[in-house]
Amino acid sequence: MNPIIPAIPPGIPGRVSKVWKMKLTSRSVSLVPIASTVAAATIAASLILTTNANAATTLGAAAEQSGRYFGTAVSANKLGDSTYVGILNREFNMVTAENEMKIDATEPNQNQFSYGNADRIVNQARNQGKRVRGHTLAWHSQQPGWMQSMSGTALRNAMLNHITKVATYYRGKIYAWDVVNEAFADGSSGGRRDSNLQRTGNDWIEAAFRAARAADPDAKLCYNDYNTDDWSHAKTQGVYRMVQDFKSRGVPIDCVGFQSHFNPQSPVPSNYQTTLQNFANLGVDVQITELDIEGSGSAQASNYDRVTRACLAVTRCAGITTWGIRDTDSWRSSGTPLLFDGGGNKKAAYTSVLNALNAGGPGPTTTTTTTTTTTTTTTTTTTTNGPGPGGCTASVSLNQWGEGFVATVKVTAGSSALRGWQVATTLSSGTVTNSWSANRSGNSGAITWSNVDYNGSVPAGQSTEFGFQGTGSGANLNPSCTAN
Ligand code: G2I
Repeated sequence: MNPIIPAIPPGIPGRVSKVWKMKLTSRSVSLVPIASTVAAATIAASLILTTNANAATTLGAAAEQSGRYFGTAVSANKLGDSTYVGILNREFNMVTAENEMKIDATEPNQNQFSYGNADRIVNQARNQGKRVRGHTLAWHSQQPGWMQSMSGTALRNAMLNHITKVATYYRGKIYAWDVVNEAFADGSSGGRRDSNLQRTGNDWIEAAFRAARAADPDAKLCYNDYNTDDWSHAKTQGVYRMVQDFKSRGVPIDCVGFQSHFNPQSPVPSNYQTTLQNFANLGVDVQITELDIEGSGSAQASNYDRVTRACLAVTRCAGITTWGIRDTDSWRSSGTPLLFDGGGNKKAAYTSVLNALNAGGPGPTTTTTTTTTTTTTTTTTTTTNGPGPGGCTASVSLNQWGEGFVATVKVTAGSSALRGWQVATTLSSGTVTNSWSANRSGNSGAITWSNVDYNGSVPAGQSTEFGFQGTGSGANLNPSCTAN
């Protein structure tokens, strides 16, 4: 896959500054499209390479050199372990409670709040001059029993009450909240995860963010998820579209957390930096929130190096948090995925992260500057086909940058339900490299898309979506929909 933003070659330590220009125009598109809007963004990125003569000796201090943080997940029940606390106090300047701020811990009975273990972590961190990430206010998992059995309006109100109470209690003490955690489905749909919260209505996530902003206005508000590291994955694209939508409508979101749990089945993707940069380009911070990489020795060290350098290369990558301190503290301890061994000794992975952070910090000896430019265009066209019962319409939302695009096609049923659909598109110059939620007849020129088994049935007036990614131009796709 082509890199989306070619500004920063991977593996080069550096600091980046950006200039944005936005232009909005509208135009009508030939006979078929009903409406079209074009948003063009020009990004100029300057890369400054530095070397550092005065290397820092801890992760936190090394990250601080470039204005970033380095954090860890902390368990309250380990705060009596002197080895653990020694490393925590020495190395890290950001803390996340591993379980103690989750809903089951903070509201075990409805409207009865319990902050004992969370406070131990928050107070320990703040007494040591560390900042705190709040994890997490709304999640389908680790709900207390009373919440698991709720639904509808009662659950929506309970969720909003939980967010309001917890974020108010900690108001002013939290650097960033994971307001909503893991709300998107795995697999190829790119859609939301089914959960009791999702079933309260698709707007539950924005309602959660608005409640969090009202309760703790100065904290950064993040959406946090896993398996969103590979830019070509449907889940990544789904989250991207949600953040893009939130930014365009003024829903208060400040950051996106990439959990980044890596192992041989889910390795660090080659386009990881591209993913971080593309989200950052939406106008949010990106944070690596739960990093662990299974493995050992130089292979593991190399992967940690790549992740660290990817963050350093993205100006709006605010910091990195590892999901625990020693391998034995990890939720995946058998994979030895962390930076310290069970005895608290620094691993090769630790050294590679420290060195990468030091290389990315400011330094007095050399400065090199390169500049590149890319353009992103978003276009929406709508095509009507098949009037009356049985008909359907298709519209496309296009995210076009210099050498590639992502198209999202919405299929909407007419006055009767669909039991299968086909959409014809014309790709004038591009080539499809990846698609989701539809079958396709080819990868260039005239392409016919048809439903997959789970999205062929669409109730009257309702919609479903599929999408594809390609190289070249996705302009003038002119989608037309036919009901089976
Ligand atoms: O699963 C890894 C992480 C994925 N992203 C969200 C994170 O919140 C999540 O953290 C893990 C914790 O590291 C585990 O420690 O979340 C798990 C639960 O979803 C945590 O495991 C739970 C055990 O399942 C419970 O049996 C146990 O009571 O930890 C609880 C507290 O020790």
